[in-house]
Amino acid sequence: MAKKYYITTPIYYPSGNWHIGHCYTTVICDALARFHKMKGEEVFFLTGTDEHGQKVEKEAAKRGITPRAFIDPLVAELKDMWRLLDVEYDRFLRTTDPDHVACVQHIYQKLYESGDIYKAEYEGYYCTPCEAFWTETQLKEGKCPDCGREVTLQKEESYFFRLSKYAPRLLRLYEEKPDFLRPRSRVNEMVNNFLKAGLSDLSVSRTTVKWGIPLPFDPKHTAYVWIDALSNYVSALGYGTKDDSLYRKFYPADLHMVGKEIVRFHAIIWPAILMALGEPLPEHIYGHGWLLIGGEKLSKSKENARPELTDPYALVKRYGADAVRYYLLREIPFGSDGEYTTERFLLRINADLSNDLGNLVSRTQAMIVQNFGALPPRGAEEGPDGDLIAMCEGLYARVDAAMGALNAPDALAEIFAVIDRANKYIDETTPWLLAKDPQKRARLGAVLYNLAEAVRICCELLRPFLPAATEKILKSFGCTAPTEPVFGVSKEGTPVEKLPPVFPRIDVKKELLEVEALCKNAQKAVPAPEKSTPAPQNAPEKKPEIAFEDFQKLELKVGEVVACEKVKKSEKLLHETVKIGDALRSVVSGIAKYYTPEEMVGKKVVVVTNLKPVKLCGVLSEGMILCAEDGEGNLSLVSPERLVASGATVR
Ligand code: ME8
Repeated sequence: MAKKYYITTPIYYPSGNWHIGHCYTTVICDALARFHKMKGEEVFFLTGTDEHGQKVEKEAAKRGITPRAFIDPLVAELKDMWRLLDVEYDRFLRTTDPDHVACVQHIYQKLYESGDIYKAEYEGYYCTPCEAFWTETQLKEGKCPDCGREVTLQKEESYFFRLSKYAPRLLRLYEEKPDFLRPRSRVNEMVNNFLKAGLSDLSVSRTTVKWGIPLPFDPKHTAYVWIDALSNYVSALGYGTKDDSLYRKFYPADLHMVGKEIVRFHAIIWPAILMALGEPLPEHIYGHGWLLIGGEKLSKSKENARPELTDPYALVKRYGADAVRYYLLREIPFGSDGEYTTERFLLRINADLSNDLGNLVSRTQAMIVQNFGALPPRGAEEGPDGDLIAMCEGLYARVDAAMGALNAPDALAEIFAVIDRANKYIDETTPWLLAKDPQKRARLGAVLYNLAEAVRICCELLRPFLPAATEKILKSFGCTAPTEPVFGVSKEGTPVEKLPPVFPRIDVKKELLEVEALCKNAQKAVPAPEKSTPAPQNAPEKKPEIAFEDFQKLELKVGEVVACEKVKKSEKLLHETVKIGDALRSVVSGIAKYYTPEEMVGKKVVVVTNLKPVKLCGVLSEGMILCAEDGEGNLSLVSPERLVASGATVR
């Protein structure tokens, strides 16, 4: 039977203003889930939204709408963000889902009946943004110790959970299972700051918050948001319902991945609740660090999350999901905080993805296509082959060990060490020289086979991190389904295709200037008018925004018109023969009113070369010549400003 793997992210507050820090937890979990799936394990990956509580109630009231009407679009946005980032979860749980509500009520009922929940009066300092109660001694200079904001003294009738009763068992847990919570520094914090200081019972119901789950034994009370939220880890699997087959299959969780500020809830309250319910504890909890800007946590409420710099939608649109995923998984030392800057982001993408991986892939493909057309046979080993092959052979085990330690940056470093080795191997074996000597064809084949295998193995192991790019690269090496990351399994004759750059190189200086300009413009921008103003008459229609990948689908080349004639039976059309590199193309364009055939000959033009060919007035057109149109409908050819050879790429 396949091993199971149950992994969870925290459930997100539906607050909007998503920033790249929010993506961190979920992207790591997605890479881990994909890695375990790749290992053949049966994976359940859970994420979702934490929708109840005073904050949502207040925001909705401010807008004069229901909490549900306030939340729904934000949840849709979050789901959209995960889709954009290629996050593949098995369930997206909303705490407003009826099965979750029923499960929370079941948990409260059970704890009430066992005597672990009792009624008393509560007095405490409440921080609304953090949804947390604090005692007077916990406050920092009279403010919330987590976020530093104002707290309000609240007194109300409340049900309490006997958390204090579980302190000794929790202490024992941390002694007996040192890796229950990781990294180690967080254990010290929990044990020394909380457990050894003694735990107070926890207030777990509110009468002042209406937007919450009513307690089954006293419906004027609603469930405390943290108990409601933590219960998602079992409600998602049908705990306490007639059909709890998923719960029995996947629970206990193998990993609850959370940000360090919410470790206390997961590492003390959640295990105590499970102990009280008589249910098994999760295997591991990991408290990761934060993405910082200027040394401070990147946070929507602190307003250091600038949309132009940190909005995941903008970043994915500009650089692609894989680039964002790669940055998060590689750059932040796991378990610690990491400073986020656009420059570091761009440099990392350029160095690793465009240069190291991109060059290896394109050089290997180009040489195979040029010299063999398909994968050459594996030859006898010589020179540096053994070293490259040995590195490839041991790679899976090294990546597996790093991922077992939840260390995605180390796993990626192992893969990129092989990519580096393979690039060095190209310099050592000089295949471009081998290609000049017909006597060395077999050796050339062997070198290229070894390179193709190195690319394949690295890309197979990169799949969980860069799902879109690796799929493209592997397909171009003829791998339409996952292959074993073992050296030598590829067959001679497997088709190989030359891809355009998967990660086009970014001009970092220019890009930084552009991003800076975007920030300045956004600062200057006046708020949008309430009602949309009608577009001025004759204004050109504004087309919808497209992603960079959409633009990349176009193939634009410089061509030289070598012959041109009027198309018979047409007033508008000219038929050009355009030389693009060494090839000639027949192109028909509607420019007869603006250029004579004689004027056209010798002109350098820009041609869209991957348009589907069509026949216009019976003449084949295999492309389109680009023209600029002035306001009156007159056309002018677009030509390169300096002398460039025909066949040059326009981008
Ligand atoms: O805490 N760097 O939800 P949330 C890294 N609803 N991670 C960050 C970050 C940053 N700058 N900013 C946010 C909640 N995160 C509760 C959880 S679970 C039963 C209830 C991470 O929307 C944060 O650490 O405030 C957390 O892991 C996730 O985003 C959701 O945070």
